[in-house]
Amino acid sequence: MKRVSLKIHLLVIAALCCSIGTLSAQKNYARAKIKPEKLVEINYGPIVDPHRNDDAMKAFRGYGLGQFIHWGIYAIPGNEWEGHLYRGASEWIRSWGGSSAPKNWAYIYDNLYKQFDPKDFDARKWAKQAKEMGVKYLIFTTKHHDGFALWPSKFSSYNISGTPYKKDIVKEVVDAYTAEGIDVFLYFSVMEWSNPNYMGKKPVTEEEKAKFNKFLEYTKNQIFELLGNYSQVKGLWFDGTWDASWVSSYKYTYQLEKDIRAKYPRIIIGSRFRNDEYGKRHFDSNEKLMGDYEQVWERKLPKEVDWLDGNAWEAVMTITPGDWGYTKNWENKYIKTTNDIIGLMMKSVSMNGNFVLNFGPDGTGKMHPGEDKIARELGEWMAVNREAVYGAQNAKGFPDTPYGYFTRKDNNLYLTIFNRPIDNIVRITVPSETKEIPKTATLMLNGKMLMLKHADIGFDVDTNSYYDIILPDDLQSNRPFVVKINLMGAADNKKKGVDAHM
Ligand code: JFZ
Repeated sequence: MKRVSLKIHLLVIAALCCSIGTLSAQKNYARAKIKPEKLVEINYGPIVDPHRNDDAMKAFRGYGLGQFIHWGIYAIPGNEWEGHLYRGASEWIRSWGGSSAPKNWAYIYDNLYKQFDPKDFDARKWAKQAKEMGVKYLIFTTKHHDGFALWPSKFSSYNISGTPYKKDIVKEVVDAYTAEGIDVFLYFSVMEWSNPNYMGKKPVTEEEKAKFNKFLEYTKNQIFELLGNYSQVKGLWFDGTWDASWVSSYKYTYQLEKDIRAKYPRIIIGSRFRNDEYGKRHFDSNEKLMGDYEQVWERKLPKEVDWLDGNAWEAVMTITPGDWGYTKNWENKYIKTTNDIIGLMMKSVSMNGNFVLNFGPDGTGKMHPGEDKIARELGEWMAVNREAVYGAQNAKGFPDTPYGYFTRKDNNLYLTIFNRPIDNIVRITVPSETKEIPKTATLMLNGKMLMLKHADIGFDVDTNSYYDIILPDDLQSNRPFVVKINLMGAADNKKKGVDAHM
């Protein structure tokens, strides 16, 4: 009894540590600058300019908020089976082993598809919810590590047509989200646990090489099958690309990326697809981004915008500490609050990134009630404050604020306030070299203008000016709220503006 409760305590502590970790990255993930003499020759490095800026990438940079959906056979057990609790990430449940695992677990799991019949699944309902939540793009799992394809793949019989449900789920999802004006990216795991031609290690013998070559062909076929079937798809989100087998196939993967881009030049591919000939993933051996955006920000955020070198990026995030697939049991885990999520989103957007929130529907096709609640609350917030998110960027030139996060669009600065000052005076610091100053301030909650005044503090040798925005005493909010600050050119710019009007 004692041991059980101790275990639960440890779990709670672990969960808390995990979630705090997502709020402040502990490790330095900044890219190292390589000295010119240390640069190496790379033949299988980036194929496209990492700062590609066509319409597709412009849209990507402006999305702000995305939704991830992890759905597959793992939704049936959730994170438990016949009273046994699986403690790993719920979508990894097939790999359950050790004494806590049910007998013949992999066999049981590999036959669960025969019961996959999600009676409550309605892609249009999901898409409508996503739209109301304010989502601009979706990443949907077409095939996770178990190898089960949610579309009727010609290249593998382990697919949706062998289930009682039968219908093409990928098509239903792509069509429904596209109809709501939401862009769709397809998640695709290269690694497959149940495929006899797959291996984790580098193929060495002729037999292994022949097997893995078959696997590579199969992977290529499935990728082109998806792109051919669902022409609306805007991007591919690769996963399970870390094993030595894939890493050693850099010639093949280089050519594959070239082929995909030749046929689908607008397609967006993140940096998790492949590696260079030295085995460097995401960034090549000269630290150049391999792909259209940084796909490394998983359950973590960069600390500073400078870590990103101007690269596009997204952060993908779970609601529980670390489950992506359906998780029945939320009781003993830290569940991110809607305010946590708004904070992570605004922090991401303030550093030019997108924030992608994960949902793991259950085996019947319903979202977890906790997910429904977050979707509703986030949607209510987005309905009022979306201007601060879509197409918004880093507020270059304005120092970080203790109140929350700045984002910027055109001539407007948006301050999302998480820490409200006790005297209701929000003081904005404007460095003298910043050529713009606040002109008006509006509370997005009700569209009311706020009092704004230049606060000339008179600190000696201070290189900043200050502007005070006065919040109404009667303002009540249990959510972070946004102050929109309209900017105008500072003195010298203003003069030109005035002259022009004369
Ligand atoms: C992978 C999957 O294994 C997981 O099930 C889920 O689909 C997630 C979105 O992606 O997990 C990863 C992959 C990469 C990192 C961490 C977890 N990483 O680079 O830190």
